[in-house]
Amino acid sequence: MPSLKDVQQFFPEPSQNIIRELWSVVPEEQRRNVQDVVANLPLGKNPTKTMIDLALTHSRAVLGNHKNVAIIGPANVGKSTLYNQFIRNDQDKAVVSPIPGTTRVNQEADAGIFNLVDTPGADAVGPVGIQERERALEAARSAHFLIIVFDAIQGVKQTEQDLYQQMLELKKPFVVVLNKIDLAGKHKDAIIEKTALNLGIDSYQVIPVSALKGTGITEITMAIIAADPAMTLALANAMPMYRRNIAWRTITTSSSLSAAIALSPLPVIDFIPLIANQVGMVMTIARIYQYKITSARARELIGTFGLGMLGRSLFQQFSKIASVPGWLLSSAIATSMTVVMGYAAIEWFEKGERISKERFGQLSKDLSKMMLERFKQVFKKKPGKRQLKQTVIDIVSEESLRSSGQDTK
Ligand SMILES: Nc1nc2c(ncn2[C@@H]2O[C@H](COP(=O)(O)OP(=O)(O)OP(=O)(O)O)[C@@H](O)[C@H]2O)c(=O)[nH]1
Ligand SMILES: [Mg+2]
Repeated sequence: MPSLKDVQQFFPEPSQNIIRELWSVVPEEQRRNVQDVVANLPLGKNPTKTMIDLALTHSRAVLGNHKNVAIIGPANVGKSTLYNQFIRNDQDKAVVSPIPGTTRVNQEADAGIFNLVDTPGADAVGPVGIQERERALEAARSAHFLIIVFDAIQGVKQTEQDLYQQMLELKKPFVVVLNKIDLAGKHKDAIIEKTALNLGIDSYQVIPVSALKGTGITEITMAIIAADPAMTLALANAMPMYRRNIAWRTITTSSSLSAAIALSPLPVIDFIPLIANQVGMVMTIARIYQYKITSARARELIGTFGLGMLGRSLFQQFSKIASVPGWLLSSAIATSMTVVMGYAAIEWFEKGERISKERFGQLSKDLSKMMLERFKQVFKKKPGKRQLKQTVIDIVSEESLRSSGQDTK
């Protein structure tokens, strides 16, 4: 059975040290949970990237840790205004003004969810400017996560592109925010597209925001979670009203992982890594709702739905009626069962309601059917894991918004 050490060896040396350090401060009872999840990873057989993702997603979520998030961008784009949106304590609020160069030194405050750092413009020139720029870069270097802000009206030109490149070189998780979108009017979509083009990213990766009006703040929060699952718990605790959304994010990531696991060339679905993934997911969801459960308890909960049997039976039923490749069927079923398992976990931890085995089976069947149709439309040939994961994330996100009954907007 693999141990945490076996997982560690797949990371570059500096990360191994971080994992060792993190591990040394984890309380004994929590260690067992993580070890249990890790022990179910089939690393011996096939140490794929998927397995590493799985370990990272869930063990970091279980461990949790506090993050420094830095807001970086050119002068006057609205960094301090955005910062103030996250800060609850009035005394910590940053000074805002229409004059570029208002913020001269880094300012840091607890945003409840993370430590947030506001920085001076990182594009400043002249003797004072260089100092300010250096301060901003220093904050970026010591941050765990970057919110890179540009101005919808100023646009992204050479200076902004250079700054963006510099940020990329830091190799940190980040989001790109396009602020002052309220001023864009009917040109909004075109401006977003142009920004994405100039930065060499897709337009869905640009988050339109009005820091002034407070729109798009949820999207930033959600993007931070999507980019870094370790944030999940901290966020859920800080913002109870978003728990359901956050739980759905976890389900989305986990189900895309399930899809990728099921893509492996096996005659039938290999349930062991799937169950390991689901155990991790259920534990994460439990913690989002502030329950602490052991992996044994999570497995028990999953066990009550008889997923192994259900998966095999769905596989047989569908292969009779639809002539589709095995990988497509496996992935559709694995994704669906993971989504339904996540849904069942939310119902349980949020409302204390247990869904019946029959309903679980029916939901899995309906969802598998839908997934199958969508997969058939999208994939004319077998996709790579990355592409499959992205497709699943897209489909499940649509579904989760509908079923969670609340829009993130
Ligand atoms: N219309 C509009 N104005 C905004 C928005 N965000 C900020 N502003 C305005 O833009 C100006 C600059 O805002 P700041 O938050 O001080 O910008 P900054 O990036 O911190 O600027 P420096 O500290 O000088 O680098 C102020 O006049 C804000 O009111 C927004 O979303 N929409
Ligand atoms: Mg400022």
